Amino acid sequence: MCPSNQTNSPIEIMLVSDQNYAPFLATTMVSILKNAAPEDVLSFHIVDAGLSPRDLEIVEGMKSIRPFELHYYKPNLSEFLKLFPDDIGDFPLVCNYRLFLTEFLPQDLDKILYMDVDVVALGSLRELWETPFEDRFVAAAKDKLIPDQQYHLDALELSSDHLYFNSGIMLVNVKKWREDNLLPKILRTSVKIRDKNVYQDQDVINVVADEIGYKKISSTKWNCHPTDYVEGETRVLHFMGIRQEHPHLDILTSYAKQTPYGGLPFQKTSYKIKRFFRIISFKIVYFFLFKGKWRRVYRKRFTKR
Ligand SMILES: [Mn+2]
Repeated sequence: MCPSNQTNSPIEIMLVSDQNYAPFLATTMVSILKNAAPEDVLSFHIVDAGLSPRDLEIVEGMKSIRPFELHYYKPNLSEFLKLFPDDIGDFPLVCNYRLFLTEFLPQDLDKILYMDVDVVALGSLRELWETPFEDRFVAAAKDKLIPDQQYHLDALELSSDHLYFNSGIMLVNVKKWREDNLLPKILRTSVKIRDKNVYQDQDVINVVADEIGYKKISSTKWNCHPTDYVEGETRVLHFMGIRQEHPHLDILTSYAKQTPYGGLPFQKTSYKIKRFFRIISFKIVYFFLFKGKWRRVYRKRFTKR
């Protein structure tokens, strides 16, 4: 051990969860802890968006897998969240917490690795952590958009050369975020695109980044959709929305089984049946709505809770 060694500075990881996602939070943590390199030092910044005392105990208990630093935040962001759309299906209001990180992280923290909790780390995050920002406010990977999403990007009026990125894994230049005072811009943008917003924080931050740029990182390596998984290359798998139809779910569940929760809520049969009928009924109605405009309206209603 050589604590003064620069390469041993902690990898600061921010995770946000409420009670519903607590089993996912624990799963993500287990994967990070088990797959870190021996010399990695880990520091977790857990943002409590409504965790239970048991959930907090479980997080604390993760130190038995591998020691780490632990920081808790329970910010009250209701004033900011008013400016965002209500829960949108898979994208609840809590998604937006990441946009306010400058409001609750310690002032001396210059950089953080934000990760969703539908994510599994398959190796050390050190290389991602050390990605140079090149003066950008964030480093992120291109989103795997489904083909009929172009209308959505058009609605957001993004420039044609902007690569819409996924906000599920972001290396955040917190220092620059503060220095450039991005918060007012974020809030203004949210209000501006409110009617068109489908992906919450992700739409907002992409509109902001379209103006000021961002640092691109490899999606296959650092924010990989399960359908694009490359064994040996992919270090962070992102089970976006945790769909039953995602391949490689066994990787996710193998880590979930190692948590005190013993599994993930989506694996319950009642959930699967409900979801099946919801999707089937959606597809039937969607098929009969030939007009693009009505399909858009319908899709939007479907994604609302
Ligand atoms: Mn996600």
